[in-house]
Amino acid sequence: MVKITTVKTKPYGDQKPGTSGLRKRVTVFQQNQHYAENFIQSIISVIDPAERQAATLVVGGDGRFFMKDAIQLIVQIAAANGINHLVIGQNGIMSTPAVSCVIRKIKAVGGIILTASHNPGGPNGDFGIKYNISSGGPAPEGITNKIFEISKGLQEYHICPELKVDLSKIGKQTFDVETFNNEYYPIIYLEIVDSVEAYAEMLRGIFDFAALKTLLSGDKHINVRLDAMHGVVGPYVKKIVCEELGSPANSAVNCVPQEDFGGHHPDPNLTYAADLVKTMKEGEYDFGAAFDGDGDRNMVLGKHGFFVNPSDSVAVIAANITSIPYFQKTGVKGLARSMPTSGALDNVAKNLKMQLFETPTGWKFFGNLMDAGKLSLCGEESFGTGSDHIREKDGLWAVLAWLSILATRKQSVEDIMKDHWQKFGRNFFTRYDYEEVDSDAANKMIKDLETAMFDPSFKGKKLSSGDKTYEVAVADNFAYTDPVDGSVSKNQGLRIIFSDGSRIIFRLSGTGSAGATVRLYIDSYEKDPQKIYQDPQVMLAPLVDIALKVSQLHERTGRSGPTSVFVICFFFLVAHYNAFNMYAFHVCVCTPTYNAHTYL
Ligand code: G16
Repeated sequence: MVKITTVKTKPYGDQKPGTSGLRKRVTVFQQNQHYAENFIQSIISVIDPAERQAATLVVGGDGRFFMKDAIQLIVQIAAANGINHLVIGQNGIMSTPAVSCVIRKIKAVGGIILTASHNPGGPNGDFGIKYNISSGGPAPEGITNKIFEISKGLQEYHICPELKVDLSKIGKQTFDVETFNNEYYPIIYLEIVDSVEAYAEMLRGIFDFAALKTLLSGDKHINVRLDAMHGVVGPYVKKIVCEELGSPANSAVNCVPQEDFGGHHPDPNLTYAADLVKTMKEGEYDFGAAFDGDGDRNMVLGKHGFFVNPSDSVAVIAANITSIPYFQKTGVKGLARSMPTSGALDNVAKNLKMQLFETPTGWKFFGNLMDAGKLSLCGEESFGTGSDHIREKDGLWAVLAWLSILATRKQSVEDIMKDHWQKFGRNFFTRYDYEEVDSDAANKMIKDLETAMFDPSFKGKKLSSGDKTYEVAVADNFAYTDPVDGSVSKNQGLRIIFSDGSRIIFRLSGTGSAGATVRLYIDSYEKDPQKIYQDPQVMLAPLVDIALKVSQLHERTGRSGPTSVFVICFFFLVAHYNAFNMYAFHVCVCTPTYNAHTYL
């Protein structure tokens, strides 16, 4: 019989979930007394007490440092609060898309995911706790606000400190729990499940595995290279792509999840997946992909490292959607992208006469549209692609979607992309990140820019760089009214939209763990077939220049410029030296701690 203890605590004021859960440094969770316990109690408190006894909660994470400790706390606090049934991935491992899949499959009340996504791990890295609801998707703002309100007033939490679950053994473990508050929670069932199986089973029903097997291991197979970046997706890639679809063992690398992701940043972009980019450039592999820590993000590369911009990736999948059997069955109900994502998907939607939704950043905004049967396929510039098969973005799903297209079209990634641009035109797109800048300075910059943009004279203004001039057509702070429940989300990013459709967007990230991260996005459409192969840096340089001038971003944040350690950015800085000073150039090459990324 395990006892329930009520522990006195003091509330913290900073437990507001961001774009995707609460993300902080590990040290914040470890060193502040009851910090993790408070937040877990606040999550459990939003589950109606009347529902708890019949409810099942799914728990899993990306394997990062502190995950196993947090899972024990979740089990202990859930049990003390009357949640009788928990389903947990073996060794705590379960990718974010797999948690979403399992919640839906077993009709759980929700799930708790232990991840800080693509942020680094280890004792000095980041940790995160995220609550997903019964649809399988991240809790919407109404619920995250409630969690935050509870956390701000929390005076005590309930816990069964003696309850210890063995995470390694697949099967059921049961515990008797004492009576609490005159209620009786007799037995707690803890079920440790295979981390991959339910998810693999779901994918078998979505894709044509026989066709994928021929593509990956038939007589004329292609060679693929998948980099799990020591995150959670490794066991999924091994089981599904190697064992089941027959891709050779050397096609999957970094497949053992590690608490510190091997000391690397588990972020699938050109900077942090540099090893994959290098290998792909050598030309041995036809298709490459990398995943983030929790397996919901993906980056797709073609032979010789041909980079598929995530905004283009979802557009290509939309344009070739009949290559995926799932959509042949369900039809295509609608498409969606987050506001800063390039308009590449809009061009497909227009051409194929599909409805398109533009939502704020955050996968949670797609959920309502999917539940209402309005949305089938969506994507974000932040390397997220997915569909209504679950309610999270799904890295491995996106890779199998691309492989299905390759199997159908029998073309290279590069040729598919180029054909796409010929048909639909090309959106040149880039994003600059300024991480860990001073929060006050970042907030003030955004506020002052907004004031300037809201001046009546701003609309119609002509902004120039070199021989290019753009006329401001729209200047606003993006607000979204959910078409399903009418809820309104304001202040989702400053947009300057020009008369030719080009866009400059500024917003503060909601996923950083320290200071503020300013994101600058540039999107520019070109339909002239003669121009679509031009150097993206050249195409976007005038808009970058205008964005920096109009916002005074560098001056206001004390940063010297977008800095990066990867080659594309390096060439960019050399080619556009005038936009940056020599100091910025040195910082770029020498100081990788300034993590400004350029995705082109
Ligand atoms: C989360 C969200 C995404 C969002 C991304 C970046 O992804 O699920 O929808 O695009 O954060 O958000 P921000 O620009 O606010 O940092 P993940 O993979 O980090 O969970």
